[in-house]
Amino acid sequence: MAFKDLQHYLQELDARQELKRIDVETDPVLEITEIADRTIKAGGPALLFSNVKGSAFPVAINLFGTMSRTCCALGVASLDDLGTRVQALIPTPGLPSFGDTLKLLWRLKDFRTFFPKQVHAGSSQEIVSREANLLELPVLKCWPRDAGRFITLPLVFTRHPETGQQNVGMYRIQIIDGRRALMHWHVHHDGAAHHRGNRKHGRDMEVAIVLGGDPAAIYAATAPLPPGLDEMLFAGFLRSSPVEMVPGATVDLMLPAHAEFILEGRVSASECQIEGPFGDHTGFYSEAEAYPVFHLTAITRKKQPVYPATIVGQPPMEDYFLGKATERMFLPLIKLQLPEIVDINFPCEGVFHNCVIVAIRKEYPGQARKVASALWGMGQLMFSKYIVIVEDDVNVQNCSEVAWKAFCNVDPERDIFLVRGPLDVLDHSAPMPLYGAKAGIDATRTLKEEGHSRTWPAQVEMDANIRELVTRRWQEYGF
Ligand SMILES: Cc1cc2nc3c(=O)[nH]c(=O)nc-3n(C[C@H](O)[C@H](O)[C@H](O)COP(=O)(O)O)c2cc1C
Ligand SMILES: [Mn+2]
Repeated sequence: MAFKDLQHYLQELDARQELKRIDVETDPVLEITEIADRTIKAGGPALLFSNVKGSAFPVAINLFGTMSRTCCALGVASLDDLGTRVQALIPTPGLPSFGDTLKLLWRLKDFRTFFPKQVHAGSSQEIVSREANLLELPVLKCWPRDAGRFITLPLVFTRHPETGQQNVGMYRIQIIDGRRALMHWHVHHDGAAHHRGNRKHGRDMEVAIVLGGDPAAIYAATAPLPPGLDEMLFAGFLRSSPVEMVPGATVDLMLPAHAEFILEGRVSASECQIEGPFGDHTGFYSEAEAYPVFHLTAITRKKQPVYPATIVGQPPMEDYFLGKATERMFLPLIKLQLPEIVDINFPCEGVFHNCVIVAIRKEYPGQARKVASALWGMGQLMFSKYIVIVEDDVNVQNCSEVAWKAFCNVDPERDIFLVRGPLDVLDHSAPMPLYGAKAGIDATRTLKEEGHSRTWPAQVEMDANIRELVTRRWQEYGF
């Protein structure tokens, strides 16, 4: 099912008894974070705060805070179904039969119907205000040492300065005052690239900060798509129906027709201010650093909008579940390049960029190193600080099993290999920002050709016949 907008999704959560309304007054400064954090850690419902101190607008949070809610948001029964849907887009290897070709053409024709579609009028522009004030929004101050209030679930729309293609990324926004904010797009992300492209020519850039929209569009803003692939097309694919768009009121951008709020404005080519610190998704505060200034030109909104938010901090938080959706969806695409990969896991403690666990079907010497090197060359996987490679008899989703095998199999000198390269902005362990060391950990059985002259021991396992006999006799033993 495709949700029309955020409020449609909230209605569905309510019907599933996965939405809790909180009607007593709550403070967007720290108090909502503490309530949301406790709820997320307990696997609790989405929350709708109707009476937020200092603002006329309600706050919705924890929209993606469990596996089942993330599935609901993306219209699937299990996250693996997302992988299956992506897999179906990939042609079968070898020479396709006539039937396969027809099926592929049919799918591509289908795909064309997912392109964002312009509509006449949108509820996101029911009210258009050129004098609006950012301080009217119930923006959270999440953690005690945060530098101020941050918009935490924004879809940031920009246009490529040469190709004109639009990009959508989720980059948090720090409010400076009623008319100005700071754009925290990391240097590696598409919004920052668009800004650099404009800055080269001394041009300011039009930007829209979209709050709300249907949950598939919100997810799509976080998806690590290659530059040039429109996140709203991807959202259309996820919801099996195009995202409806309208032209911005004061910016030359096509924007979701059914968002809750849209903050339109210009980002200066040259003006920067210190952004942060901010309690980040690593569970640590990210450093204060200079980021470009956004100048508001208009706020458009629904008559009765709901302000969407999330909090990040010590994992697991909501972003863990968004990351799991990405893990399942992108696995078939990774396998396309690396067919020996059986499964992949971004454990929550690894906060995406710190740890990836991969299971491979190992067939030749050096294969684990090849897989790690390839992953370090693939999009946002370049940030992976530790890549742990195990064989396909290990369930990568079971971290205890992975740790056991890795501790037993790895010779530290031979099987841990270091490389240097780009690092995530949020890696605070590196001696300098953005560049440093990453480690591959080859926990596969070491082959003779890899310099292991001893025999590799067999794993302790019970005889299948005995297992079957004991199962058969279990009650007889008196259990
Ligand atoms: C809750 C949440 C907050 C995020 N905050 C930021 C941020 O402040 N800056 C940033 O560059 N990326 C942030 N990200 C990650 C990007 O949204 C993500 O890497 C996305 O793929 C970037 O899109 P792009 O490739 O189109 O730039 C955040 C992700 C989530 C889920
Ligand atoms: Mn992008």
